[in-house]
Amino acid sequence: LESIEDIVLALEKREFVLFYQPKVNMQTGEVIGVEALIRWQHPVRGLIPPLDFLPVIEGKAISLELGERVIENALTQISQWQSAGLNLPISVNISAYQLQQDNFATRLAALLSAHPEVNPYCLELEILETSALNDINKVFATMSACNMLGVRFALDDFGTGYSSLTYLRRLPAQLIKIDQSFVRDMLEDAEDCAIVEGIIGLAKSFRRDVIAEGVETMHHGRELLQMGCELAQGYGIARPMPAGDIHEWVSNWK
Ligand code: G
Ligand code: G
Ligand code: NA
Repeated sequence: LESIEDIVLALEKREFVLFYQPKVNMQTGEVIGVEALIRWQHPVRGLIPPLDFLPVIEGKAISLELGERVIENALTQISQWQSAGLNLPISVNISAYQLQQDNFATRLAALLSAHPEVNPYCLELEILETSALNDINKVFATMSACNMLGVRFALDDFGTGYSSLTYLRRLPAQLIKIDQSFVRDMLEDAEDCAIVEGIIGLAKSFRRDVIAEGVETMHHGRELLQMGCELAQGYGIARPMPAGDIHEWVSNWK
């Protein structure tokens, strides 16, 4: 793991970059957006993955600064793609700690107002570690305020952790992401398959969109489509890639 001091310096030196992983509709072939995934572009050691540095700063003020920078960079990227004729929503990962800050919606509004050219509907926030959300009424209020700004939410890693169902019922998230652990083994494991099927059914009952993550093969994709899940993300579609590669990938897709 990295040291906090090095991470603070890296933030000052703007060494954090976003990679983007496409999300598609397997039924229509449409690219529905991309998920932003942070990496540390270290001048000597190359790309450092998020799990080597995010846990070091989790719950600390510096993670809030980094979290804002990620949203800022995503908005700038949406704007740049838009100017190049590419309308691509970006989903950004946010920690439970970040979402539970009192000023979260206010800060988000400020970031959006710096980009009046960007439709807030193009920004989606994926809530990580929902089991770490402790005051559901407060989180509901924050999310509603963000919804009013036009920003949408996704519940990440759905099905893992505690109280997923309470969060589905109570929180205004428009999308749920089926955790990749269930998707990976769904073709061999009848119980994982049942969980995937159950989550798709729940999403439909609650009128939420549902996306499968960790779709590694066409076979997985076909099976998911048959189960009624049209949206997918995973190595079988595309790996996370630098922003500069996205335009060409979108042009060549399908
Ligand atoms: O890209 P990779 O699979 O290495 O990401 C590992 C984990 O890091 C994922 O669970 C992802 O949600 C998380 N992660 C990636 N980018 C960000 C980010 O910008 N902010 C936060 N809080 N988590 C991120
Ligand atoms: O939990 P979250 O959605 O933030 O996780 C995204 C992480 O999962 C990223 O680090 C990404 O690199 C990784 N990932 C994306 N697609 C696949 C896949 O098909 N298989 C595996 N093993 N990991 C994936
Ligand atoms: Na995510």
